[in-house]
Amino acid sequence: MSSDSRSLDHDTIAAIATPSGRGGVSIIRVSGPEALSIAELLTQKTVKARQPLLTRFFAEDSGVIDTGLTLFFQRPASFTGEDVVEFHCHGGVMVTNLLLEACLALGARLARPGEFSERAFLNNKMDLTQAEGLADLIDAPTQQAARQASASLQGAFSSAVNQLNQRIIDLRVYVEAAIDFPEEEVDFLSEGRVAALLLELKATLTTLISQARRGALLSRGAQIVMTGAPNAGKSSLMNQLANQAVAIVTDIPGTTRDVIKQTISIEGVAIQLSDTAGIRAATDAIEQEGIERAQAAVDTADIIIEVVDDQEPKEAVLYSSDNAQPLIRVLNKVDLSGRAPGMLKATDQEDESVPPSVAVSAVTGEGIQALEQVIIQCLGMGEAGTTSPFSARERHVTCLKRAEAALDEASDRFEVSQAGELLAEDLRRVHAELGAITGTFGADDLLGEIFSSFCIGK
Ligand SMILES: Nc1nc2c(ncn2[C@@H]2O[C@H](COP(=O)(O)OP(=O)(O)OP(=O)(O)O)[C@@H](O)[C@H]2O)c(=O)[nH]1
Ligand SMILES: [Mg+2]
Repeated sequence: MSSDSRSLDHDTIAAIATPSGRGGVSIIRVSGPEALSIAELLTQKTVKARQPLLTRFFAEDSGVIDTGLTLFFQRPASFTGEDVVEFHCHGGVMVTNLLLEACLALGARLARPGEFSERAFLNNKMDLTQAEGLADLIDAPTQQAARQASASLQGAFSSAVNQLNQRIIDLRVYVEAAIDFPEEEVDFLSEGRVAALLLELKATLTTLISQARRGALLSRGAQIVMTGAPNAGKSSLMNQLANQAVAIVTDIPGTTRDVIKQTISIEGVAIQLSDTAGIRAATDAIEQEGIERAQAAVDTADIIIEVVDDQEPKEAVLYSSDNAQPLIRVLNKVDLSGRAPGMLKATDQEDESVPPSVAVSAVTGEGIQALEQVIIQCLGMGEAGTTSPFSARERHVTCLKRAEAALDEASDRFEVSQAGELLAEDLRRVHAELGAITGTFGADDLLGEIFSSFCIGK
């Protein structure tokens, strides 16, 4: 979405900005050209910008709805960039609704979800990643996710993208200049500088992708699915990791039928654990359905934990997945098998294709800490400094990957052709893919940039 392609509605919107229910204070927010006149009609007072006004709020029939604060933020110095008024009333459901109705009666219309933020974006108060950071901050599942969303809201992600974009623009300007002055083109392009810059861009983009991927994982929470043979101890492990008896445990194979989900937090990372039906040739229709559900959960997981009873380890891989998710093998019931709990040493593992294996007891809790460490490492959050400095979304990862593909293509074609025109066109695509992240890409951006730095003007 570009800021040029969406036009602003010029009507005035209103909504209750606080959660519905009982509380100390509720806030009704009004934005648009009529906001001030609505405030003055509702309060029957003159309302001045940025001066809190303690006043009564009047209904259409002149009855007093409540007494509270009115705050006026004059455009453009407001959240949306339009005139914004906030009415702070007592936090009752009825009084809040009455006040909202009074605003609607005075000419506002009910805002759509996210419409205040949309107006802020369209008025260039924030870019898309900031608007998304704002939504992610509100929905943050853990403290760490909240901190990263807050960084995105403050522009940490957009500034990383913008810095990269600026470097691409600089390179385009350089290449386009070479095209405009063909007699110098050979010198411009053949001195190896372009190839070196392309390499640097690629390295920055790769870092940004892995940061965004971790940021996205942290914002939405990781999906981990436990699978394995009946009675291996999947439900027991779920209960141990969740620290509560979420799933039914019995010694009857085939106890778990449905997929049972529980959200846990390991080192600030939100994880949705799914316990599934043990996989075997099903004995009845319910179990068969459970096994199909287990398979569906496996297909969408970020990580698969395969639980094996260490007393009778089975070689066969019990799950099948189209995606190549990381796999962790858990050797369970070490209290019975006698194996030392914890991460298996590399020498104990036959070769590198064997997934990381952790020996635990889901009953005594031995080895569980080691398992949590392996999970965090598999999510790419292991070593210090590997947490993302900002929150992100899958959309951003997709855009960044598209930009990376376009950049690879640009580099490959340039290596063969050494043609400035082709490179300029390919770089334009990289730029557009990145521009889609912040929502600020427009064709005029680049023209302005070229003219301002090159004074071609003739
Ligand atoms: N001693 C011991 N017993 C365990 C351990 N983990 C599970 N069990 C026992 O093994 C039996 C099966 O455990 P569950 O957790 O129900 O196994 P499951 O993999 O969920 O089985 P299904 O739901 O049937 O697929 C129960 O009797 C558990 O108490 C363990 O680490 N040590
Ligand atoms: Mg079970």
